[in-house]
Amino acid sequence: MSDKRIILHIDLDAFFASVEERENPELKGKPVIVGANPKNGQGRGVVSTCNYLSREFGVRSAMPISKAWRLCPQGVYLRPNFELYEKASAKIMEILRKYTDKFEQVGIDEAFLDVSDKVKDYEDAMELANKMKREVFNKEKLTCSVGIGSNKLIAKLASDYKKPYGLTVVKPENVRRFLYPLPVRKLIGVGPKTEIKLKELGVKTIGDLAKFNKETLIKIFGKWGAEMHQLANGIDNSDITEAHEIKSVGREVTFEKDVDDPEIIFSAINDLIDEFHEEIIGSGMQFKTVNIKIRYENFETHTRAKSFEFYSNDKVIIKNTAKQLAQPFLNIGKKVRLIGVRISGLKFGESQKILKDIRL
Ligand code: TTP
Ligand code: MG
Repeated sequence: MSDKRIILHIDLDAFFASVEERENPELKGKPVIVGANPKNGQGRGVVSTCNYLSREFGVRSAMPISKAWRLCPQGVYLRPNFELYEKASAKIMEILRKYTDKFEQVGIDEAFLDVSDKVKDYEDAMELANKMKREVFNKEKLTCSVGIGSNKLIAKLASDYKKPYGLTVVKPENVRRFLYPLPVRKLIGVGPKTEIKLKELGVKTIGDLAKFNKETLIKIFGKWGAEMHQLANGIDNSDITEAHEIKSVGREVTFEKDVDDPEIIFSAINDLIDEFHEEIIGSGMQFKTVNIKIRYENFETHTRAKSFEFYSNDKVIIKNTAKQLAQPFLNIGKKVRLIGVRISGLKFGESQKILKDIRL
């Protein structure tokens, strides 16, 4: 089934920085870095994004702003203006949405379109993609890159392949050639921890992972091991669903052996959160609620949640809350089979009231 679909993934180029350049033409030709205040190199916080010129100096998203300053002191440093980006995003999404009713916005600057019913073949899809790129540029003066493939996984990796203003098509017969040389880190869900564990197994590229024994991966990573193996083989049957249907984000793990040591459970909680937190930051997501799920050896399952008055994207808040919620379920003489952490009550890409000072 999946081979028959034609999916487009659109991702705006250096989104926050490009919007700033559009609003202020004096920025053209200068390295532009959007993020925390660098305070002459003494600032705390991170880079949200930067234009392609500053990337030549080595500046990257999520890098400490102090490091960005060291690499590129001549850059123009701007605080994020989320309201402006939200407006630009809404206009672009409105343009893209007209191309198909199977549309899914992901975060502030990305969308998937299922155009299977709109085009005859991949050549036709390329023509459509070029038309979309031109329309976005003509109307909004912003550039985007597009990837085309038979599922969301391939389309997303393809849009990232050539940037800015790129168009990459990966036909079903070329999936392996395209995927195999890419680093495993490119697979959605493979965060720094998984990357390290995979490296220990000698798995560096998606090709290494695709060829790796699936049962071994399941032993090490549980259900996620099987999912990862499938992704590495270019299989992704997930549908295009409207973004507002994304109600929560999280991860769970089944222990290889049932566990009663709270230290091990807390450490697993930390790892799960480290993995999915990147997704939160990458898509400009914020949450109000932290949820946990705990399953004992006898399959008895409990869930607990805690909601805050504010939105946040802070990893420490998720970690502390998840542990606080899990605590009463530990040390009661029952072994734990599975632990899960999830955030819900989501919103996307608005002003970040980061709750740095709240440590639970
Ligand atoms: P991305 O699409 O990941 O990055 P980008 O659009 O800036 O650059 P690229 O050309 O490589 O696509 O993210 C979209 C926006 O989300 C980005 O402009 C700023 C914000 N963002 C953060 O605030 N922090 C982050 O760590 C990342 C990755 C993005
Ligand atoms: Mg982008």
